[in-house]
Amino acid sequence: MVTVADPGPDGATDGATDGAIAPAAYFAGDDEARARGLYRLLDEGGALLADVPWLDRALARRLFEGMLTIRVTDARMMALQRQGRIGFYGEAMGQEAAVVGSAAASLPDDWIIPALREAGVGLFRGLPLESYLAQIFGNAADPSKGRQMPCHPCDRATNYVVMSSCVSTQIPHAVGVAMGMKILGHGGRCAFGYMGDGGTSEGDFHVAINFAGVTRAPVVLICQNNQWAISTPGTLQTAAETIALKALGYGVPPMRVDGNDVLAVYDACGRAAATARAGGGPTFIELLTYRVSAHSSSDDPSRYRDEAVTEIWRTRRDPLHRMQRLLEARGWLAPGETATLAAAMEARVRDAIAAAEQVGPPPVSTLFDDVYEQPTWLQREQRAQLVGA
Ligand SMILES: Cc1ncc(C[n+]2csc(CCOP(=O)(O)OP(=O)(O)O)c2C)c(N)n1
Ligand SMILES: [Mg+2]
Repeated sequence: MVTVADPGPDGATDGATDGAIAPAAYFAGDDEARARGLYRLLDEGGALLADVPWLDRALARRLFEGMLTIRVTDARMMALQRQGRIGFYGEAMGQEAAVVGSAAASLPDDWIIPALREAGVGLFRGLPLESYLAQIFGNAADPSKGRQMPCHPCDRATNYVVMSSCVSTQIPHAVGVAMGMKILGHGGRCAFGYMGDGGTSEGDFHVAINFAGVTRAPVVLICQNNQWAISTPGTLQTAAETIALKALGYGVPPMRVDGNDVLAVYDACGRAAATARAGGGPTFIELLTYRVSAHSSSDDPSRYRDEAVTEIWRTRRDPLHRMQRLLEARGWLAPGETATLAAAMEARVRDAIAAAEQVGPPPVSTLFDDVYEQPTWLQREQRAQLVGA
């Protein structure tokens, strides 16, 4: 059952997903087998490993277009950062299937508690692009009033909670939200709590998953194992054979999934969410993927990793190409249509950026908002000095 790493072009191991297992065999196993195995439905050539009766054209297109939206938006935002028009950006390149597959498994009443790579979950659920950009520019339309660094969107309407810059602090929040739902009797809903591989080395992860196990909270804990935590590779992150195995120790059922297969991600997250919503408790899902881009716009991965390995993930293992092949083979996407879709998406993003750049910063007086319910005398004095009232 142990996944065998695929040798790369020069015999380098690259954390490959080639030991993947199709549904019947995967779900026939016990929890430990599911934590060591790797669930997959769609192979790298775009061929299905099993019948997928729930897949129709509309869903397949939604998943593909959701992934393409992230790819196009990220590319524009990185260009903007390089032009000095925004201060910071963190891409999800290569991880779009993990983001969109999990997002598509959520229902409108569920809660999303994300980490750094999941802005696309918000966008997929309906977080307006204009609000996303407002937060990145920190302009007057930003719900956070320009107080967070870029890549910290939030949206009440879609139950999308702002991510915390402090790695892993969001995992107790996700479990807490789920525990709250259970206490309040809000059945039929669950929380999705995201983290990276690095996040599972933090104390907060262990505290949170322990509470999830003990309280049987309706939470789906999703780890995007992109095999890097800035410059720390997976091999130095943990001595555990897989990240999913960690969940076993806390009595939380694990799954380990090919995170570049949007169909397997959607299916696994959908199963876990259905269990949680029905009162069956938490699940931990490791999505094996790869951080094709730099950690963020402040990072240069060529300083610390072999980019020949990255190249394999960027090309042969690209989650979009896989789905594109399937769609084209079924006649659900015309040849060349991807470029047309991408161009339309890019035009929409460019228009939204142009509009966001016209908005201007939040008024200085907002510095004093939301600090205390009643301003202190010192704040009143400072406010008077700064804005005259
Ligand atoms: C508590 C804490 N320690 C360190 C950092 C600096 N930091 C930001 S992101 C990151 C790596 C996170 O890696 P991972 O959890 O694998 O997520 P990824 O960035 O790969 O998506 C680190 C160390 C931080 N933000 N918070
Ligand atoms: Mg990581």
